[in-house]
Amino acid sequence: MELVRSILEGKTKLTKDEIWNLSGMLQDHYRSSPNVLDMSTDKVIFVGDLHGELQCTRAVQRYIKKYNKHHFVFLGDYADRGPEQIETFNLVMALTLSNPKRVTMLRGNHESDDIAAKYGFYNIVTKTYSFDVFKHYSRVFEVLPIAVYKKATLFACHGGVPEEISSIAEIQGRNRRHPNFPDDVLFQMVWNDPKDNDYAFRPNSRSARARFFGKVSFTKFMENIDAKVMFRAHQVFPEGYRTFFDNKLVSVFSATSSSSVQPKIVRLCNDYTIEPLDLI
Ligand SMILES: [Mn+2]
Repeated sequence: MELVRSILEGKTKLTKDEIWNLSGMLQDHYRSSPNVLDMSTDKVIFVGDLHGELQCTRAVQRYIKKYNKHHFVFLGDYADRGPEQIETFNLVMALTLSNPKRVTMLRGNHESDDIAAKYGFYNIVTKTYSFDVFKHYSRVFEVLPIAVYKKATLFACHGGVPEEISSIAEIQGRNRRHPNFPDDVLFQMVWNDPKDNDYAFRPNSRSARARFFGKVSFTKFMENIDAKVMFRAHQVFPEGYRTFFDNKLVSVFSATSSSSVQPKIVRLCNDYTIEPLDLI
């Protein structure tokens, strides 16, 4: 845990052995977790896409210290695109390991070998270290849980509602242990986007396997699983968050995306309203 502490205190340049060690601890932490983790509290703050922005991740670290009775859920997309991808991924792992009961790290669509190869993380890790080190991160991708759920309260995952699923048990039955997303249900949970329209599902231009989910499918899913509010990330909004479906779905983005976003995290309040918190 000396390594974890040094990362929290500002260490950013890790050796291959240190990455092996850190990623191994994270794999041990999540290897036997179900796809959907049960949340024991509704005092929770959600963190959206970070995409290699260490400055925003440091701001989240300060909020974790400040809101010390709250649970923090990272909704995925830690690397790719931004300037400090390795450092950001390492810091989120360190935050999770140092607060295992209070911090949860979920898997986004970028926690996948084929996406990391396309958007930068693979290149920067293999250039800075080696292919072996990339595989250490890839094994973390495989074990990260897909969603969190609190009965009668909330559900959260990176993308959103998948087709043809009407219970938490059906999600638990899927296999996430793969460096990519061969499973269509898990794929849709990290890729789908909401659309404020009265339809169920529509094709999504992001991918032939992704969908837009409308109010019909959202409302039905939330009834079926018994949840009142959903949190997700995955989409860039200039204000850092946006609500859909009469404020029952909250989308959050926690990186600046080259200064085009006011990055936010969102806190769930008592009456199912939310409080957005600024990262910069
Ligand atoms: Mn995403």
